[in-house]
Amino acid sequence: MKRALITGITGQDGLYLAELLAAKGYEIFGLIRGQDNPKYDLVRATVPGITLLKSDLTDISSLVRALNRAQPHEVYNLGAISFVPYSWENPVLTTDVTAKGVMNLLEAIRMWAGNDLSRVRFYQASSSEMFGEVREVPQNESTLLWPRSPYGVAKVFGHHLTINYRESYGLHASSGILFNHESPRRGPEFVTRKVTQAVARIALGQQKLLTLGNLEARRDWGFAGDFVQAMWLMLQQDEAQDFVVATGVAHSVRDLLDVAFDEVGIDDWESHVRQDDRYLRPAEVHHLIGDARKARDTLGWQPTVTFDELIRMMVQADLKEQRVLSLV
Ligand code: F7E
Repeated sequence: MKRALITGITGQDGLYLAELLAAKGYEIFGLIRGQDNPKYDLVRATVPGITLLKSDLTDISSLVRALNRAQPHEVYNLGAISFVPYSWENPVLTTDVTAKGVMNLLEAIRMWAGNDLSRVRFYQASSSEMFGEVREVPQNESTLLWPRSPYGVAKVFGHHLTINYRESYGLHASSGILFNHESPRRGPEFVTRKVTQAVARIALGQQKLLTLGNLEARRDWGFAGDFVQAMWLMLQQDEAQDFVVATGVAHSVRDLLDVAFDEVGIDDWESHVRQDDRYLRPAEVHHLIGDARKARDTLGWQPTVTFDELIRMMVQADLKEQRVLSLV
């Protein structure tokens, strides 16, 4: 039986990946932070049989202990501080977790595996935020990185370190440069879920206004359930490499509003939406759109859910959730 260890198990991607690996018969270990993590029960209910280990990316001793306990064949590093605006408010913490956390985990793997690094494969969750002020459109694996946030800078560190451990020690280490990926499990601070949750509440008469930042921002939004497939496929290859994972189609926040409000039968959404400068970022990323041909050609990966289907799925899930909440 294959064993996998996942950091960031409480997040959207951690849950989808754990479900995927469970269906493939893996024994799964998830690292969970804090002495009383509120998501503990959610993870256990979503992935029955998972073993949760108390560990923190900033504490290398806890990582070595977790590796010793799990003896994993595959390690997926999905743990990070991932909300871009937060990284301007807490840049040191973001660096400790999102950048130095990768170093801690890779060094812990070396300490645990000793001379036999071939017993483990490593996946690093890199991000399209690394492209920042983009140097070309669309972006592929060799596009110059020009991050525009402390989060993006931290991800660049983790990305290059993963490549460095592959080149220095021969570790089977792959970095997936994932463009935005969403689902009903997305946190409500991210723009897709913020919109679908508010649209559901507006449709049910529970909220009147939705306040957003830059409506012209464009993103290449895909479905998280599709993207975790690419993570797993990367670790099944003979050769470790880096891959862009994206849909290749970009939409604006306005497009997102069009689809979400349309799903509840509201055409004139302008009266429900306010733009507020407080949600603007010190530096915005404008033209993210991914070229995932390498993932398609090498991994045989392609997205199965369109932007339109994704947003409608999220609105429907939020309608259901809000109806249940209103009964409580
Ligand atoms: O923003 C604009 C905002 O916060 C998307 C993370 O998973 O993907 C994610 O990062 C866009 C930005 O995601 C609001 O200015 C407008 O242009 O949903 P987001 P993100 O920053 O792209 C990458 C790939 C990651 O790696 C990250 O970890 O939407 N926007 N108005 C807004 N965004 C938010 N959050 N809230 C607004 O009110």
